This record gives sequence, structure tokens and C-alpha cells, in this order.
Amino acid sequence: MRTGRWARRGLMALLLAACALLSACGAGKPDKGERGETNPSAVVVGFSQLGSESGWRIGNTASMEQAAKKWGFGLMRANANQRQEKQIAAIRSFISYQVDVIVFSPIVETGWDNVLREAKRANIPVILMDRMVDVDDDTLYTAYIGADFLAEGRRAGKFLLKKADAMGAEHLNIVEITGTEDSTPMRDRQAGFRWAIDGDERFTIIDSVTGDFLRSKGEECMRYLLDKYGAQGIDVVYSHNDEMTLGALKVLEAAGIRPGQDMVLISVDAQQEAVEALKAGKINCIVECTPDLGNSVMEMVDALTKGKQIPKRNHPVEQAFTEFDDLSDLAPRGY
Ligand code: GYE
Repeated sequence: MRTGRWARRGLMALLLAACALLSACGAGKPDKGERGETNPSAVVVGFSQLGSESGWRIGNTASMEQAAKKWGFGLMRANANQRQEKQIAAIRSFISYQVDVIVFSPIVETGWDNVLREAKRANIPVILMDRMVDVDDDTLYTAYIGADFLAEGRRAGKFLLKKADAMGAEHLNIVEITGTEDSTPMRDRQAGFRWAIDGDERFTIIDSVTGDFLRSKGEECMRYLLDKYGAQGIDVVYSHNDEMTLGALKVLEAAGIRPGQDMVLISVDAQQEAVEALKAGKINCIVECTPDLGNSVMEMVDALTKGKQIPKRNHPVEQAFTEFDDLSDLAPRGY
């Protein structure tokens, strides 16, 4: 446990000031009965979630909440509703409160140096969950846990190679609907996909538009792409998450196009609703991205608060679900 932990217990004035700050920036108080009068020694984790844009994100928040409960840790939550400045404010409030560990899922990669330096100066370890930061000094965070997004992009590309072989396709025009610009999954799902199909002359990526990981924007993007290229001009839609894919799918069906048959749809996440569409033949491939990171995060928190070392990079094991697989035994995804 970090030094200073006990000293701060008596600092009621500081706590009150911190609470005022917390309500100002929308961060929640720790759950009742966690650290406080009844249990002053419980570990408190400050958790800044970036938003609630997708089924994945909601599943991820639930995973964090369940795991904190299981481990008996107090969880001070803040939801930034897709705004980086709200995340920065939440992290500052966690520093004021002197939480034991800060966990956050950075909406974009850049712009974190200052606030992370503040956390380091306050001697509070930071775990990046789900997404990475781009900082000059990598001692500004203690560890990263989240998907290997490059591998996810490659899995998407490899599926397309197999699909093109199965179709006997000579040439396929691909459109890409990307996630939030400057976010790790967007960058790496894009790069990994290109890596896999690079040099194969059967493929041309004719356009790449950003849908911000939102279903509504997935719809907008698909409408735009259909207007621009027509149904005949697009063979493959590669979308960086299920929400956008489901939005695109709706637009395709409304236009009389059979997704999965007239156009190949490749998605990422594997939330239940999309898995159903895969089983129904409307999506051809979903690369898995698991939101279930809570328990591993809390294991890391536990190790850190006991003064143990933890690995810097941690990736869950993931796979891809495709039309070529038998999906009858696939367990419910839970999100
Ligand atoms: O794929 C998407 C969410 O960062 C892995 O963010 C996460 C992505 C996930 O909005 O659905």
C-alpha cells in the first residue's frame, strides 16, 4: 500500500473538498460502506469510463462494477460521455481524492501527458484499460490491459482472403467504416486489416469514413457510401464495431440489398445482437473483442496495492466468428 494512505484518513477537510470537486465534474462517490467511516481501509479505484456508445462499452462498465464488488474494492465511477476534457477532470478528481489506483479507458490517444504527470507526482498508479495513450514517457502509466487491436484487424483481413477464395472473386471493392478517430482500436483495426490484404490485387479499399463507433453514424455512413458508389460499386463493408455494422445493415436492408449475400459484411466486437445477425447470414464475420476485462483489472489493482510488479502489456485471448464456423454451441455473449 502506498505511504501516506493512513495519514490522509484524518483529513476530513480534504475529503470534503474532493467531494465538492467530484460533484462538479460528475464523478460518483464511492459506493456506500466502501471506504469511509464503516470501512476506512478498503482499496478505492477511480474509474473513468469514456462513454456508453456501444453494447461493448456497457458490457465493459458492468464487468468493472461486478469485479470491484467481487474483490471488495470501492469503485469511484465517472462517465465522460465521449468527451476527453471530462475524462481529464475525472482523473484530476481521483487524484484529489487520493484513490489507490486510477483506471481509465482513454477516448483518444493524445493529450494525456499533463494529467498523467499529475497522477505520477501524486504517486497514484494508472492502469489503462481497453485503449492506449500516446505519451513521450511511458512511465506515466503503470500498465495497459486491452485487446490487441492490430491482431483484430488482421483477423478481419484474413477472413476476407478466405471469403474471396471461396467466392472465386477476381476483384472486390471495399468500404471501411472506422471507429473514433485517433483512438487505438480505430488506428490498429485499420492498420491490421490493411496488413493482411496488402499486395493482393483482388482488393481495393475505395473509401474509409468515420462512424465514431455509433450505430446512428454507422447508418449515416452507409447511406453516404451507397449514394456515392451505388449498390453495384461496393462488395465488402468492413466496419470497426458491431453498433456501426448494425446501423449499416439496417440501411442496406431498407435499400433492398441483402447484407451477407449481396455484400460481404465484416464486423468487430461480437455483441449478442450482431452474433444473431451472423447466425442469420446477414453478417459474414465478426472478430471478437471482449469487454470482460474487470476481473483482470482488479487482479492488477490487488497486486499493485500489495506492492507487487505487474506486466506492462496485457491482452485477453480472442478469436473470430465467421460464416464458415459452426456457431450452434456459441455461449451467450452477455452483452
Ligand atoms: O470495439 C467499440 C467501443 O475500445 C474496444 O469501443 C473498444 C471499442 C469497441 O465503442 O464497440
